[in-house]
Amino acid sequence: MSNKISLVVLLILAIGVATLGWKTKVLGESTSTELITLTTEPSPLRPGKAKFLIKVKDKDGRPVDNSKVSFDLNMTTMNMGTQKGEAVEQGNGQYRAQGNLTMLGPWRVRIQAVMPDGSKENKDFVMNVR
Ligand SMILES: [Cu+2]
Repeated sequence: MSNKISLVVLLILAIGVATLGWKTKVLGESTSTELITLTTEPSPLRPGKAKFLIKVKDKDGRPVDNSKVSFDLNMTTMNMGTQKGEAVEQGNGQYRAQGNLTMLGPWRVRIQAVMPDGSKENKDFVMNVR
């Protein structure tokens, strides 16, 4: 009888730990909210013209408008001549940029967002053009 009870207690403990562990992981993911995210068109990237959609969020995950988002595009393995400019605001924390991927291989988009409060966020994305 007492064996059965300790088994049940162990089971409850195990479930508790598993649930807590899972919750911690989910919390960990949500607190590491990426301030700058990037999607591309096409995806995956191919040689030629490409669109870059940049999303800017604050630390609570809310979209940030009126941010100054600049980009700088080049290959990581050689200097192809940097393509840079300011991304065009689309509303809802989204900004659009474009570039011309003139060669196969690894390219880097370096993005800087100057937030409305003046703080700066930098992020590099490396993508393979294939
Ligand atoms: Cu190249």
